[in-house]
Amino acid sequence: MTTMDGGWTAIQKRITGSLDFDRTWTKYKNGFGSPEQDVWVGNELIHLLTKENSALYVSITLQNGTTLYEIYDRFSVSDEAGKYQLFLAGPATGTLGDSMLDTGYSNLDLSGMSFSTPDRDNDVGAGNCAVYSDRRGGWWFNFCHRAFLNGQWSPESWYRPWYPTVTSGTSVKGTTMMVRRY
Ligand SMILES: [Ca+2]
Repeated sequence: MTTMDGGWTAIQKRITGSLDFDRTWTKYKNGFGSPEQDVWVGNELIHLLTKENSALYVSITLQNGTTLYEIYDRFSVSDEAGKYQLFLAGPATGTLGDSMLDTGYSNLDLSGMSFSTPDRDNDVGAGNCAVYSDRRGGWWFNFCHRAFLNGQWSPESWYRPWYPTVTSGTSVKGTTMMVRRY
């Protein structure tokens, strides 16, 4: 990985859109897909990778080829007993803007949230954000989100990939999430 001085390890990548991210807790735990194409490396591995101080890089490439990104200075994910809880801290810098940490709405901020999947509701609201018709997939949901990189690929089904910079209905060409230890 040569992005931003290198040293980054990919934990999520979507470049074909053909891999289904509507997966179970166990699939998200162990990972699915292939590193050369679309992949979620698994929450267990993400936990291990972020045990030491790490930064998070996320990017979304639009259909016109423009890649927008955001870097969060601190990123870690707890173990399974802790429901793979997300810890995120700033500063956040980049061209996407921050849609995870401080959205201005406490029910949409994602740091501190547990991971949810269609078969495992760990979010804050009464329902399960991972099974609403327009947002099936695993993620750290609050009630629910402004950023959701594991959403359904088709633009009409992908609710708020990275609101407001990348809104519902936007054709996304690719996404990445990468981590780097200090
Ligand atoms: Ca819930």
